[in-house]
Amino acid sequence: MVNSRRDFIKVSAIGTAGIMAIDPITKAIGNTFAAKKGPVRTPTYCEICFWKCAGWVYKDDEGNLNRIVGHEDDPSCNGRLCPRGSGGLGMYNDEDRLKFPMMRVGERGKQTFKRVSWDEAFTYIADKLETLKKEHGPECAALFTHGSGGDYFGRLIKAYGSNNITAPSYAQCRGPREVAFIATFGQGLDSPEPTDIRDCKCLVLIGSHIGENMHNGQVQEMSDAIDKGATIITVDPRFSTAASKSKYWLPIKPATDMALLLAWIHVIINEELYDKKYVEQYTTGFDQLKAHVAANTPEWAYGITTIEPNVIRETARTMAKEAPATIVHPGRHVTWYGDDTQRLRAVAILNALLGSWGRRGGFYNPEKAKVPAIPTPEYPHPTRTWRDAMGGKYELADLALANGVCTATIPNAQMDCHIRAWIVNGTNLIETLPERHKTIEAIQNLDLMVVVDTMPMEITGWADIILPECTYLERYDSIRASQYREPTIALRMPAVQPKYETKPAWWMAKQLADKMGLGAYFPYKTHEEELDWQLKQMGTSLEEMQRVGLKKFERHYDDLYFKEGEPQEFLTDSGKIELYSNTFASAGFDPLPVYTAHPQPEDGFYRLNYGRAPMHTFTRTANNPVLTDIMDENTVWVNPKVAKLWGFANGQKVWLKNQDGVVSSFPIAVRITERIRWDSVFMVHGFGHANKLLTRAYGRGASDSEMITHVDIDPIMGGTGMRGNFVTFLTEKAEGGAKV
Ligand SMILES: Nc1nc2c(c(=O)[nH]1)N[C@H]1C(S)=C(S)[C@@H](COP(=O)(O)OP(=O)(O)OC[C@H]3O[C@@H](n4cnc5c(=O)[nH]c(N)nc54)[C@H](O)[C@@H]3O)O[C@H]1N2
Ligand SMILES: Nc1nc2c(c(=O)[nH]1)N[C@H]1C(S)=C(S)[C@@H](COP(=O)(O)OP(=O)(O)OC[C@H]3O[C@@H](n4cnc5c(=O)[nH]c(N)nc54)[C@H](O)[C@@H]3O)O[C@H]1N2
Ligand code: SF4
Ligand SMILES: [Mo]
Repeated sequence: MVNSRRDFIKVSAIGTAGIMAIDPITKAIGNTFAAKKGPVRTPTYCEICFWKCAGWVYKDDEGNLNRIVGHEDDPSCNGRLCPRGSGGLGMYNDEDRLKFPMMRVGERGKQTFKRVSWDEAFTYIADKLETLKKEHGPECAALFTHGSGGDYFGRLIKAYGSNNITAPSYAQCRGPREVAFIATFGQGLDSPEPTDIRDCKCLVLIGSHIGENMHNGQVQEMSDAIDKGATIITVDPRFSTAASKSKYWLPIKPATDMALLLAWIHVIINEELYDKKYVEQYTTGFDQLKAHVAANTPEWAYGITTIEPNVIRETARTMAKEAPATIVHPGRHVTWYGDDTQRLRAVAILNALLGSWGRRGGFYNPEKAKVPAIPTPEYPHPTRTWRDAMGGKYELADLALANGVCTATIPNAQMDCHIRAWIVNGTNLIETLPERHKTIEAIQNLDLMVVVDTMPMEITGWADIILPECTYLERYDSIRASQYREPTIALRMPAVQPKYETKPAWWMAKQLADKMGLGAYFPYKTHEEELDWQLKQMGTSLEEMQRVGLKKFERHYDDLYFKEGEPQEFLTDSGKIELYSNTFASAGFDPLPVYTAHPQPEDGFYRLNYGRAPMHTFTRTANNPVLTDIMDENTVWVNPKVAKLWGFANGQKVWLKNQDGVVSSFPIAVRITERIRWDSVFMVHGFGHANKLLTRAYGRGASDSEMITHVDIDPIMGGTGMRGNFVTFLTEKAEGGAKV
């Protein structure tokens, strides 16, 4: 089935047309600041999600922000922003924004704050951190950060003497994928993933819902590939947007993907469909793999997955036919059932058998520009980290675990739980970490909790000190250096002055550092000074970047793809692609992925499935006045069979109750649809906000996070599998909702 790209991507309507109309005028003006009248534009990169599309911010004659459009040369967006990026102005205009620094006056979590000056806030934090350092050592502090400000607070906390830096985008998101790919290919995927979708002929999506998951460049490349006739195979228990564009939709029974993957491997090996030369030259462990999957026939998998054997065979043959231009997409939010690293190992192995790693239409070798760091003194060497509380577990995690830092904050006689201060920047931990009761218990044990945010969120309600950051449209940030087919850098600069008393993260971190005697780690007066120094080392300047916004560099090496027959060195134990993982074997884990059965819902309960909507990002956009116009609450998707059983009408409000008896704080509207299986329900993450200061988002829809009280921990790297929760419906409110 061939679909037109117009049907598929609803990226900014202003998009390229807007640029074409305005570009000549702007070019004539020549300098972003030159004009008094007429449109002026300043470069930025988007902060509404982590794809970081480069763009231009335009102002009207009066100097008011007018619109944001994508940067024409940026491979992240190709001149077109997604609906969220176009709606970025809503973040600036949101009247509910945090406006002043605040200090807690009442009990923690009760939301009673007084307004303080920046100096009072910094003095309080600096004094507290100094005392904690003296009493407990600097390793007692941790930084949670997701987003640009992490660079500055990261520097601050390292200068202070701690290495506990973490984000929910690892152990609640892509962590298992990174560990699996490192074990197999010696290299992780990082962001943006170096999938050569543009040139692929077969794209296999296993739960990856590109289309709702609006990672811009990837969505565009997928729609180009569809236009060029690529076959899409989507494995999803839900009829996702991607499924609707697919030749094959495999509505798999949730939690059984490993069986399908093993059966695909079985077919590809037994029918000798694998890339023999590639496997021979680059891999190790093929014979063990062959023996390992001998019994994993499609007939075996059918009984587990409900996918018919002939469909399993046909899709395996299609993948092999188009190989190496076949991508078995690794997905991104992969923390599902606790054996996620192993599931992603099976994905990595499939790609290796198809010879797609390092090949056109498969995975390319990305390159990233190196942005030099301004010279600063060496950081102190911490003697302890969050890992010391883990008793030797999760050694294969290559980044800190957000849930691990939480655990290391809750006092425990058996473990070295030494964390006492959190700085939380740009992450709404109450809604983004599972097991909310644990997050709150950890917070209750803190001596200091600083929250840096732009909005009054669930997490700011728990702060001792709230530091209000200005939005990305009002500030400089670090140079964006994204990995792509060719290296690029992009600049973000303020389009307007910060509203209210808000300030950028770089300024906050520097002020705090100065107060704490750590000013040497921020050796400049303004961020412009640092950026200009860095850019000059790279052969450009701040002045040039303010004009061009984005710069592309030549690749250093001609190694985007493997050269036919040329030897390759992989950064694994054996120097080969490890089908059989020596690293896992020596760490005591299965060296080859094994199928394990996961619990299925009991009678009257349905598996809680969750995901994205194209016009929202996590919890961060639910109050955005532009985006709430498009979607202002989530619904719970219910299969017609289930709706009939419960006597539901479309739009009827219900409360959800999970397997542990937790009831949603707010009701959610039922959406009756064939697009979800009868054993599951689906909802978009990010709604059901409990902070009353969010005037548009408060109480709209329900929170999936509130229902995720059970996690299946990945024994290999500590990721939190979150898809093993089950809900039932209440038609009237009962007690039991978690209080935030
Ligand atoms: N239940 C559930 N949990 C999940 C997920 C899920 O789907 N369901 N998804 C998981 C995944 S994949 C990920 S990556 C994580 C994401 O987790 P988070 O990064 O924590 O996501 P958000 O909920 O968007 O929280 C972002 C916070 O940053 C604030 N913010 C926005 N812009 C700025 C800024 O410019 N500066 C500052 N200082 N703050 C800003 C927002 O107001 C918000 O409070 O969540 C994970 N957790
Ligand atoms: N618009 C928008 N786009 C985003 C984001 C956003 O907040 N908003 N967040 C970004 C981030 S940080 C991430 S990590 C990505 C996440 O995006 P993905 O990596 O695409 O997300 P997942 O949550 O892994 O996948 C969700 C899909 O998995 C399906 N699914 C559920 N259970 C199973 C199962 O057992 N088997 C299979 N095969 N499928 C299953 C669901 O029905 C759903 O369609 O999205 C990114 N893109
Ligand atoms: S994909 Fe959309 S929200 Fe994400 S950075 Fe790009 S424009 Fe912004
Ligand atoms: Mo994520």
